[in-house]
Amino acid sequence: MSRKNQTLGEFIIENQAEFQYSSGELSRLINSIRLAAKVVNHEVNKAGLVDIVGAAGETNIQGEDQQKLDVMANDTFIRTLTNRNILCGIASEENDDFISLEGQNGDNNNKYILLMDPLDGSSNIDVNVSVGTIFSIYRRVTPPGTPVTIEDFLQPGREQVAAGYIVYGTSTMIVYTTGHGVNGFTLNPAIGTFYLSHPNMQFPEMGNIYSVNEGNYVQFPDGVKKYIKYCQEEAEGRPYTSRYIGSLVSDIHRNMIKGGIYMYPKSSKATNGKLRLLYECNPMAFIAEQAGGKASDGYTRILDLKPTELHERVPFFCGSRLMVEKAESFMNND
Ligand code: P6P
Repeated sequence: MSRKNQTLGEFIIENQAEFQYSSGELSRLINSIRLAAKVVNHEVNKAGLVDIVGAAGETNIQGEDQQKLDVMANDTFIRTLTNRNILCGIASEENDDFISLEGQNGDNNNKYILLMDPLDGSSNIDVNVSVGTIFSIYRRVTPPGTPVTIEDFLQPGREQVAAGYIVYGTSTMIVYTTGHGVNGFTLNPAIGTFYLSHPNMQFPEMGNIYSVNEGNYVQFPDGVKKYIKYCQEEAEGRPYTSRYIGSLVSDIHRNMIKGGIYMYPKSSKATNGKLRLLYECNPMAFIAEQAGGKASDGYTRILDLKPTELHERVPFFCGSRLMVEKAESFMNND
């Protein structure tokens, strides 16, 4: 049960029963993500004051060392999540290998692992464009009390127990799912509280927005080229509108509200596409499907892909179900 203007904390408590097998860890995990999101939001929002706070690698007006924002975001989430003693392992786009959280005496009996892109689209910060954090949560598959292994992180996306994103935009929002629908919470910065602003988010089955970097057009597979031309044709309900911010979280968030498709296909320049399967595509695919949308690599359901490497990339088509299926039809007839 959810009601408008409920706080995130109230929502978690009221929906605790949905977290199967969890004796509250998953709730505490979402709560710690909430805290880290507020810290990162504060830093991202003042990034424009570089001349005052100091650019990355320099000291700010207080003489403090200034970290690159994505390093800051990574450190903030790792520190907050570790301090809450809820996880047994963390993987991040910013870290080559996963982090095993051993616990005080090597006796870490926690059962959840988290993968994240701590600050996706961070190159947009210098031009004041929205950026985001993306997270994905699984139950470990190796025995509790032992150090996590790479197998705990290389699970298919369909095994996720929770996934979400934070969008640091005109307002800051947390959008997440635990497998029971998608809900969005907006931060009231005056009091530092997230309020339920977008209950039960649904991807419109059809939309008229397509999001792709058309600068790579000549390098796309023919099926993608044909779908882009289909989007641009003068016909019933077309041409669609092209909207591409260059920030995955923002593009998908907009398309989930208005209807649309986001594509990052493979190309001759990026033979597996650019986006990472484990901490970008899987969590966004879980959210998309929970909101009635669809996500594939053009052929196979993203959540059914078996990962082989921590930082592997896959082509990504995600959004309104009928639009993704139309794009897949062009890919499959190519
Ligand atoms: P391109 C940001 O770097 C990102 O990972 C996504 O957030 C975004 O959708 C994509 O890459 C943009 O990539 O190659 O179009 O600049």
